[in-house]
Amino acid sequence: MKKLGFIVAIAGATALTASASLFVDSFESGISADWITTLEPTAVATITTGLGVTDGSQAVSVTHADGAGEVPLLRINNTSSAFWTAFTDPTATGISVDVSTTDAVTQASWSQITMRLQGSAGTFETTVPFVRFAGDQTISLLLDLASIPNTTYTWGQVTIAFNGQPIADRSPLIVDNFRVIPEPATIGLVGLAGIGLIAVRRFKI
Ligand SMILES: [Ca+2]
Repeated sequence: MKKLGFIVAIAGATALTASASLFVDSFESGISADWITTLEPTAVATITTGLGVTDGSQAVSVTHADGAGEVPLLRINNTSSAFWTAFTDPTATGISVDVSTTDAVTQASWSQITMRLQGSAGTFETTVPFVRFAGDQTISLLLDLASIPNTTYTWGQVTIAFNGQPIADRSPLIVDNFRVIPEPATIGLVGLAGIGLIAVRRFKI
């Protein structure tokens, strides 16, 4: 006896989920293992819900002591597969992060925040100064990948670092809303749909 059966499969989904970033870590679940927080022996990174939260409801607060030279606050690198996949994506156009100071002390003669990319294809960075006598403030850093060969990196790291004098006057520093940003044209094109037709012929005796 011969039996013929057909199975029709409709596969795929029309998930037109718009995404505003290729990668985002807003520290809403705490400080993940992707982040290296022990770069500076005197720095302590904790979660905060206060001023300086620019996305969601919490951020990282890094308290550091006075010292000489630059204070690296946080670092993420290629061991974070989610970040690295986003960074080396051809559509990635930038890396952004918000850094805030809750310090109202005004005697700091100068202070600045840096986001630095270092790796196999070179070193690039952006630095923005805090405004003196301005009290609490937020700096949104953007590392523009348009001129950076990010797709050719085989390893690398992104460090958020502070410098100033006196250096302790901008402590703690609050870090939030770290993102790898895609080019605008790719936003919303994540949807995928497919229809498959499978015919299965079965024989029975
Ligand atoms: Ca957040």
